[in-house]
Amino acid sequence: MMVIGRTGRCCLLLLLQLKAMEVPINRPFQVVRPTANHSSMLPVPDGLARLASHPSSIAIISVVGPFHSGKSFLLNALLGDTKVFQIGRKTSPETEGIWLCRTDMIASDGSEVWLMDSEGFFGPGVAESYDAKIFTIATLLGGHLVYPPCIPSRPRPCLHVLVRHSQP
Ligand SMILES: Nc1nc2c(ncn2[C@@H]2O[C@H](COP(=O)(O)OP(=O)(O)OP(=O)(O)O)[C@@H](O)[C@H]2O)c(=O)[nH]1
Ligand SMILES: [Mg+2]
Repeated sequence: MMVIGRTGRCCLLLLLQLKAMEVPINRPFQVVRPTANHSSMLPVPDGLARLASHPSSIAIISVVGPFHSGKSFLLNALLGDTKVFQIGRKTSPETEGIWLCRTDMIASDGSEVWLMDSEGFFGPGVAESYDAKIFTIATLLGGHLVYPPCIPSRPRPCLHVLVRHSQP
């Protein structure tokens, strides 16, 4: 029988702790959530801790756009798995705040590709200034920003409104 010494036990414990902290692949987690009235945003400490603990470089692809326009659907299509991001079954907004998902895709510079899903713009009762915050975070964090084609009733010029609100 192999006997593990005190140092070995400490190393084993450390390895187990590191394993427990490892960000799982294809399991989205929230990093920012809205306040109850969607006037502002709050950090999600657990999600931000996961992000901070990740040791390697990350390239983020973020998707923004009106609510119920297929953002989460598109991200699932990129992953080839319809069950990773939550898809809206009703016409009401589904995704809230900002979510990140580690993937097994690797960018050309060796960074891990992570996907960012975001709360849709123009949700009922949500101020344009709130949408602008989502837009700003997604734009600043994303190496690439994807804005799927707008539905006809919300033409592309709506982006102008968000850009205007995003300015200090
Ligand atoms: N067949 C098909 N259905 C789609 C496509 N894109 C979106 N849908 C459907 O449209 C609905 C809304 O899609 P979501 O991906 O949840 O839209 P979202 O923009 O993430 O919505 P929110 O999270 O509410 O902002 C779902 O019922 C999807 O199945 C598409 O390209 N093809
Ligand atoms: Mg969604």
